Amino acid sequence: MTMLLSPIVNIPDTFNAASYFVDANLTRGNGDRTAILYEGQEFSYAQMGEMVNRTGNAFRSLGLDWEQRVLLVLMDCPEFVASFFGAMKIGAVSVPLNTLWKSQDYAYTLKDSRAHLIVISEPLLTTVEPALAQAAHLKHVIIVCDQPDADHSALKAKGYLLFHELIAVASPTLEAVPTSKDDVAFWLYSSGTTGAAKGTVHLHHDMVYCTELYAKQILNITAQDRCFSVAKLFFAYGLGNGLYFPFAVGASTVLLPHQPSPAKIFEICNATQPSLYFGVPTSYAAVLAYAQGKEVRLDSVRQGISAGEALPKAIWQDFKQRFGVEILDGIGSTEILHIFLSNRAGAVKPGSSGQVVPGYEAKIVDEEGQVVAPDVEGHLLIKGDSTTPYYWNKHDKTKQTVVGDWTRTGDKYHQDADGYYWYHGRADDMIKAGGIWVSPVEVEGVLNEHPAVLECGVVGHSEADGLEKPLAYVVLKQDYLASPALEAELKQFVKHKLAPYKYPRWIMFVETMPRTATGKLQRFKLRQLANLNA
Ligand code: 3UK
Repeated sequence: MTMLLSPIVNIPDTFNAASYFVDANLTRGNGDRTAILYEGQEFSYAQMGEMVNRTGNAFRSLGLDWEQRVLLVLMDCPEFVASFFGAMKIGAVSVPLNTLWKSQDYAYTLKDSRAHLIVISEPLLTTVEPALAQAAHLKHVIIVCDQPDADHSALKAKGYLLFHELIAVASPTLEAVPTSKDDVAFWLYSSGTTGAAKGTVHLHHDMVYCTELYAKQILNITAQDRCFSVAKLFFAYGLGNGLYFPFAVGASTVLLPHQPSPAKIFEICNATQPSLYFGVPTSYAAVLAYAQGKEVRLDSVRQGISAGEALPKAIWQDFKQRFGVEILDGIGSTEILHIFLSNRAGAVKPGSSGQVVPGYEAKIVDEEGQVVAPDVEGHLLIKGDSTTPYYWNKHDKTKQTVVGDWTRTGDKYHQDADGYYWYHGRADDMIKAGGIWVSPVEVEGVLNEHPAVLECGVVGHSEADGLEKPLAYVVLKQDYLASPALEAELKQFVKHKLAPYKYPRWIMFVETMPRTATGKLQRFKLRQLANLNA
């Protein structure tokens, strides 16, 4: 028996996450503290509390009821926060969506979720709009305008509602509905190797566990902290970093609508002086490259955090040397909601995912499900109280992932004698590019639509930086010749049809594809080939 040194997280049966993360700040006397720094403006907890209430009331007046879903296609902004918690406060379910998707992805989630409401940032409307007409269950479209004072008659003529108009006439007071701690609070869509993205369900108590176990124990977050997350709020990683961790303790968060360039990251850090900086390995590498030969600093940062994919040791060392900032690499997942294995301040083994976060349990098993000896690689399973109960309308996928008390991560790991975990890649063929899932099957499907492609296979590949990106092997049809022009055309073809981060960064033309006797593509052979040719 292992002793649990973690705090026991006591949550009452009747529990509403919006009250806990938003209203509790007002009862604790944090009303005047800054909750959000956004585009040169500051929003206090009192202001955010009121905006959440107005938004909850507005949603309710549009007919949104308990358990119904509201989709959020929003860039990071105060309206995201108000929608996310406002829906929860009336017992509805918030579903933040990836803002980098294409129309067909939104069409799928509208259908899958049967959402009655969708809230969209104005600049994203052109991409989402083609999906709206086909959405059989959708009742209202709400637009968050860039400039509330501008003329919006064109939007209104299409029947869209305007967020700022709705909340202006809504009541600023709202009592949280008495949800159970086990009621559904929000979903996050996560993609798998095959099939469409899965609505990963999370309950009202889940965010509390992640806060208590990871943010408080590992990061020692307090009201004095200022959080800045390069990962956006629609990712499970960004949602904790940039929203419910700081809100749980009355700290501040810096929100940016756009994905920041390295130059912008330094500008923001200078202007807002964050103490906790959350990045992904690709962004750490980009920041380091940009900083070369420049007088830039990150002096306010007391701790860097990395997740999404493994942080190569070289990046950890270079970052420490260049900025004096120690990065804590930790692994989290959408299913477990946040980080469950992590390095600790002052006890980092660079290149590892660290130790188990107290309060979670981890086990590594072989193909038969038997726990392996130390130093032996196997499949990682996690037990803890923030894990998803199920994927929405995907019972088979749920059964593959949720096994009694345990959640299968799909990752291969070994644990060393000191209790540190070391990543050995995925058990499936999924690729992480810049910390975001890419399904090889989806990219292959698009490449196959190109007239020149006979067959293809996509795998993850990394060059010197150790950071994985998609690589495509392509067999051309007769009459087509391999050329740099065709290579560029194929990349563009994928970029145009799928979210841009999914496009293959390299195309290799080959004569045949490795397949099993039954014709199944052997991606592991392509991975070996890519490593040989590197
Ligand atoms: C991989 C890592 C090695 C691993 C996430 C922090 O990434 C998050 O969630 P996703 O559902 O992906 C989960 C998968 O990504 N991975 C994540 N972090 C690491 N691999 N080292 C790491 N440090 O395959 C995992 O199964 O997109 C990260 C917090 C919340 C999250 N949801």
